[in-house]
Amino acid sequence: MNTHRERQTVSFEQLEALLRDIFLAHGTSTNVAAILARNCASAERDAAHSHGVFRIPGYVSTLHSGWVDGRAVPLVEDVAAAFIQVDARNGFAQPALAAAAPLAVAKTRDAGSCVVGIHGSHHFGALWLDVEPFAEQGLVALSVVNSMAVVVPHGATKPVFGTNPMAFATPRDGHLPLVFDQATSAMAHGDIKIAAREGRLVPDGIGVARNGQPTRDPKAILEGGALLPFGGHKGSSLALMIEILAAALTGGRFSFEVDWSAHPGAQTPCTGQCVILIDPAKAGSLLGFTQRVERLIATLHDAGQDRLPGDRRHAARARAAREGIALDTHTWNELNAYAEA
Ligand code: NDP
Ligand code: PYC
Repeated sequence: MNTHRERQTVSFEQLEALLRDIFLAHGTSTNVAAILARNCASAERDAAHSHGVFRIPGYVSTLHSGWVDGRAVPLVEDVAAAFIQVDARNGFAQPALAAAAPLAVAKTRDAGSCVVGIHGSHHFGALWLDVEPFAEQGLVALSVVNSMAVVVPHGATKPVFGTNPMAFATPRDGHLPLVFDQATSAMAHGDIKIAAREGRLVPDGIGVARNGQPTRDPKAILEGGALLPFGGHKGSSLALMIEILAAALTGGRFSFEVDWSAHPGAQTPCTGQCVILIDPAKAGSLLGFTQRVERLIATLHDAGQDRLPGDRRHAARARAAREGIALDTHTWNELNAYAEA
């Protein structure tokens, strides 16, 4: 979808309703449509563009390929005092997490922590959306998800890892939660696709071409090449950890086990996701958890770090509340066409 054309603004509710219509028109259940529409509209509102409406053609294509079940009803199993297993049944990850969330919060408040292991799940969105709501309820949340083998491990010669993001959220005192969310690849696959679409080179150190040589050409990275982990061996080890937590621990596929070749048009990796929740209140009220977080943040500001993770998104969210969400008219028309298909 092109971003350099005439622009218009739409309200969050308008965008969410249109996205819901698109998901329904392309075969999801009402519940799945509502969850994915809110997820994707929220990403667009917060200027998380690599996982906003840019993803709609991919969602539609993957639904048509038969690779994902847009009507799947997840199976939530309460397996231990602080462990929930969810079989997403080849559906999207967000409805699977939504199905487990009330039990996960109750168990975290009871036991002090809880692990939610999701398998058979397709994650095509931004991960901060999965952790922020828990921090809004006073919990610390960490989530990891693996994707498809497009990242060459440090020192290796062929892709094994997914772009494997991790998102962390903590409640704050009188502020929106502090959230960071980052791929463990040097750049998210979505941003490589956006660079290719816009005809831009990517910076050095992001990827390699088919022959293993470094390249700045996003098309060479996408067509037979691969991404590199961020930070050399350190990012590579984090990607390794995420494969273990999101796939080995949950029963989901490793990124290198994703094989959608029998489903032309498939774009959503079917893997696993792990969410770890902690109730800081269990650490004892004397510790004053959120006040300690505020002290840390104040010290960061004193040290010169003005911009915290999430600040850019929150500024975009505030702008959208004032002015609406800016979309180019071509994209808006394309979305309307998808809703009518
Ligand atoms: P970015 O590199 O854009 O941002 C990573 C984090 O760093 C964000 O929390 C961002 O905050 C923060 N940040 C950015 N710049 C600064 C700065 N100067 N100082 C302090 N903090 C900063 O993210 P990625 O490109 O790695 O990932 C983009 C999205 O792609 C994520 O939402 C991720 O979940 C998603 N993704 C999804 C996958 C999936 O399988 N579903 C796979 C891979 C990625 P802010 O948001 O405010 O800019
Ligand atoms: O941007 O790397 C990415 C990605 C993979 C799956 C969904 N998003």
